[in-house]
Amino acid sequence: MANSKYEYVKKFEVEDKLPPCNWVILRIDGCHFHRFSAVHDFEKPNDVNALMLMNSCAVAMLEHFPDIAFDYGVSDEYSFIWKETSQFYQRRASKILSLGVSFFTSMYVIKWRDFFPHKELKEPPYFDARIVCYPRAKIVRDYLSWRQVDCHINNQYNTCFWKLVQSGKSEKEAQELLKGTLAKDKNEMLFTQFGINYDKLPAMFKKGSCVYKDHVEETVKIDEAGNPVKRRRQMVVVDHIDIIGNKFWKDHPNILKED
Ligand SMILES: Nc1nc2c(ncn2[C@@H]2O[C@H](COP(=O)(O)OP(=O)(O)O)[C@@H](O)[C@H]2O)c(=O)[nH]1
Ligand SMILES: [Mg+2]
Repeated sequence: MANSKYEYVKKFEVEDKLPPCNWVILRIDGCHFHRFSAVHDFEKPNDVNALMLMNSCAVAMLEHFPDIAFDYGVSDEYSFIWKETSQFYQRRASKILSLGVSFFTSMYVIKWRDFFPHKELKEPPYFDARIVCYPRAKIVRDYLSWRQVDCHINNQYNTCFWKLVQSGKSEKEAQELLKGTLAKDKNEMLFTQFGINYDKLPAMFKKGSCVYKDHVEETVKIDEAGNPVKRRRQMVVVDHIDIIGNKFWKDHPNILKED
């Protein structure tokens, strides 16, 4: 029934195309994950399996949506950087946001068993999502630096906080003890009171997780003379490295290359 008297309702829809030539950042964040992690008895402050589940979903995102150039995740959040040239759904914000967050959430549920084979998923995980556009790769790098600095600050605080609580302090006392402390005070506290060298903690906790495509050399076979035959192949990798300095971006110039 084309052109019915009801069709006018479509005119109320709003245009939500994102500006051209901008990098599109989709950030998702677990909703009420403070409770979600308590219900599922996640280890404090970092649960390796919970973080690896998030990373595995982020890998699936990169493999599923061809225009994603880079993912960065920490705690219950993940950012997905879409190339500035992407024409995915004509750059409609609602499509990118809703498809991205629902795909990630489904993956989280599907993959739960792989990471928690002995834990029942008791509550539905769900995520909020937002989109921010940045007109230059330099601002995307600053955005990622902002998230990685946040990861460091939170991880350092949480590591101290839970050590104090595990040593018998109440949560309120631990909070009081940490009020106003600087990074070096917290490092000192970890070292002198708990024998922990912060630098030696797992990189995944300190740096968060990066997901991107990289060229790797793999041995495909051994020839008759016994020499390995190697081939360069593009692979999705998960890495826990510094993305604030220049080194990573110099080593991977294609990720944020502008058209
Ligand atoms: N125990 C534990 N909790 C986590 C972990 N990752 C995230 N969380 C929880 O998730 C919260 C995420 O912060 P935020 O998004 O601000 O809180 P939300 O509104 O409750 O989702 C943290 O404060 C933790 O309570 C983890 O690996 N272990
Ligand atoms: Mg959250």
